[in-house]
Amino acid sequence: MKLLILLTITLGTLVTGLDSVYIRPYYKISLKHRSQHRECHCLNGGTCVTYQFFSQMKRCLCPEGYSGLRCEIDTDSICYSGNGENYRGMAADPGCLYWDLPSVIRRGDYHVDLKNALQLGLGKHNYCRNPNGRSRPWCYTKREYSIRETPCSTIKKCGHTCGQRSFSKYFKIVGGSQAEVETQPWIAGIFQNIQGTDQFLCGGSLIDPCWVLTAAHCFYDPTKKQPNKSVYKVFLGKSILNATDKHEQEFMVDEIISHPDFTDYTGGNDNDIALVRIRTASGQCAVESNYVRTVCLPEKNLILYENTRCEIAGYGKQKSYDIYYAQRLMSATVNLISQKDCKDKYYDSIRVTDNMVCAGDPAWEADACKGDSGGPMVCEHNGRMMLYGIVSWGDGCAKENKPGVYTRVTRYLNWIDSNMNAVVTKSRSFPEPK
Ligand code: 4AZ
Repeated sequence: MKLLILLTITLGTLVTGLDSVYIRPYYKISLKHRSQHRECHCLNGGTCVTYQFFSQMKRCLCPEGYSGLRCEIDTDSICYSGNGENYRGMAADPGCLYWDLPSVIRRGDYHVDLKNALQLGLGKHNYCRNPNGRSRPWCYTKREYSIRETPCSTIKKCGHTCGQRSFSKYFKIVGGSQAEVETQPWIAGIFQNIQGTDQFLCGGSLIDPCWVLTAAHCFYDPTKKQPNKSVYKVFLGKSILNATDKHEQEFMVDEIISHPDFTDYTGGNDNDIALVRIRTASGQCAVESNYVRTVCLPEKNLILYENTRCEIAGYGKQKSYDIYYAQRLMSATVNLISQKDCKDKYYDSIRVTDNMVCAGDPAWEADACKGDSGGPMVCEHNGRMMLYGIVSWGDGCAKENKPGVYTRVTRYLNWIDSNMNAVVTKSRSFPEPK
């Protein structure tokens, strides 16, 4: 994003090195040390802490958004994906019995005393879960002298919320705005491990809990047939690039599918689109929250007219000659440019193909830039945000008469669908990695 004002960089509070924390509002307990989460098997980035005077006592200190003895409960989760077997939120219908209730332990097949209770999401609570592959989360309810599985009605299926942000909060700076991630909850940050350090590579957009759509040129290496998946990481819910955000979710990459006809041979990037499948170390996809949501894909025949105002977002450079990426997520408004003007007035019809859509700021002050690549250009349609373009290329950044060029997503809906479906079928036949 071209932003002409210096940013105030908010430093995340460093947790390591602290020797005491407030465990509850009333006591300040001295902690001997915080150790690797492995020791108390804390999940979701929880830290294992040992008390100063009771070194046998250990507990997990959970990041915001998680609770439970092992930080296994997701306090932000507002809906379930698929059949809800990965749902770890806090919804419970009236009448839901606790999974640790003696009668549930005695009569139910699923309860807190099972060996794999933690993996199944069962604990000292009565939240809805789906430990046995039913069609949606359920809980036991009492029925005369027995108990029975009852589907939960308070918790809804995710997926009807695409393209809806939870909150819109901006503070305006020249050329663009610092954006809270709630306003762009579909934004993904793709990192690449280079010689032991994770370096920011590209943006992306969450189009499904398990899939991020990005630009093929992010992974393009003419010397390699396939990129090495293990060097990439994807973050969702991240407002600040170089700090851990309490709402962020981190993923490994288990599939990268670049468009087979991607080429930069023409001087632009044609077919600049790639699908990235994400999963956590424990095999889960993204969990919807106010900070993490999918963006809608447009309908095949959606053609938005020139001058439609759309939004771009990214962690990219603020000037084309900047060395550092923006610390914070930025967003800006750009107007769509007609195909004719883009080919005839601004570029040419060799570089600009019908697989692309151009957009620019009327004053040429805001634009996508290096590092924003792969990220979203979203446009409102029927009250929802549609992913209309993918940041792809341009001549410089915010140069007069040189608009940003974006992959035209409506041209790739069949490609996206068939590739996502092909992998689902394929990956079902492999065991889940640890
Ligand atoms: C890049 O290098 C890049 N102004 C992305 C977008 C634009 C220019 C360059 C558009 O990734």
